[in-house]
Amino acid sequence: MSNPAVKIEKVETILVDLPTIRPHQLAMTTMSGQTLMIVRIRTSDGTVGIGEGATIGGLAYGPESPEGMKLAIDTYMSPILMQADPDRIGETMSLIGRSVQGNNFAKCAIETALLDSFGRRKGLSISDLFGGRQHERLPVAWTLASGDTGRDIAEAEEMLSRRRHNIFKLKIGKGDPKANIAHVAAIKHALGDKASIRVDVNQAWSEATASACLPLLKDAGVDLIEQPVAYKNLGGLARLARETSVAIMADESLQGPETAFIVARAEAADVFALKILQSGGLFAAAKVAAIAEAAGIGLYGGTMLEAGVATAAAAQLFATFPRIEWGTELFGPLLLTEEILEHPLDYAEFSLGVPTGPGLGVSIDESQLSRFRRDRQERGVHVMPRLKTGS
Ligand code: MUC
Ligand code: MG
Repeated sequence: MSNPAVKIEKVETILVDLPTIRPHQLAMTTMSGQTLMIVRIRTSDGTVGIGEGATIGGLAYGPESPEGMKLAIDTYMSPILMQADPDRIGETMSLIGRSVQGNNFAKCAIETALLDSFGRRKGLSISDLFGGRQHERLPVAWTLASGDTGRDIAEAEEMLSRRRHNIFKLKIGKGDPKANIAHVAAIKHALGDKASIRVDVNQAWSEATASACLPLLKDAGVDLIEQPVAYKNLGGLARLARETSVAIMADESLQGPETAFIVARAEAADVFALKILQSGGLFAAAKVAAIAEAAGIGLYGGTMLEAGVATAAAAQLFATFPRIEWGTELFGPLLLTEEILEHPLDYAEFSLGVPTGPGLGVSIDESQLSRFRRDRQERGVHVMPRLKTGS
């Protein structure tokens, strides 16, 4: 290993519990709050790089949780980082990869903090480190998931009139599929051509149910159908993609470059939901995007409902792609009642402005972090009851 000019002095992980603006109902859970795992890496030159990991409903979405990320970083990644050269991000992530299998979300949070730190040191944005941005703004979808059709329509109308979103993703897959279809059809009927309507089933349907529902979703006017069946059922996903003329998008099936290659080879998707956390970091996500491009698969910028830090990281990367034809859903911070950035991200004209400035181009509001960090009780502050998630 090199003898680094700058050394890592401290790796800190903090759990932050924030309420959502309304219940967010998905096939597998209903969220009333979001937990962020914030990581800060301090180097000997005084730079602090930040990263973030978040999941959906704790362990309801997949095998990683914010608490698990904290443990993986504190126990297994931090000792490696303390010996690493922070200017050699690729080498550092390879060293971590040799000792830590899986844990893509935790790895992404660490890699983000290293990229932020390096960018700040060099005076370059993360987009610059990935070849420079090709877009200053990215289209942003909103997810309608209040659990109530009328409330979803009112929410969409408000977003349209404020020119904040005109792409809507509907979370379905909970309860009776026929009721799901009626819900989607009612929303599309109310909004008409003013909006693009997409659905995310979050793996909830069997292949037979999906096969019966896909033509009905097409008739209802849906533009994109995300992960209708289980992530491992690539044969089923491929058959459904062949059966329907509506674009099929893989999300949970994509767990980094190796799985992206398998999904592409199986012809199981027309579109990839590209997520930096699920891919295992920004470099891995860039590889997933390259596989999509090589295979003629469309790109969509996905989210794990992260707050401002990881949303900025994803935007920095997505802005470097020549084409992101299905837009993005980088709306995570807008689902939370509280802002954790010093300066909120810029959402306007149906799009997100990619932050400028070195590194991520964002910084944390320290008073908000102190207010919402989970360990504040130990720090002598009154603690609110833990936010619940569940069905
Ligand atoms: C997912 O499965 O895509 C993205 C938007 C949303 O509401 O949930 C996420 C997760
Ligand atoms: Mg999804």
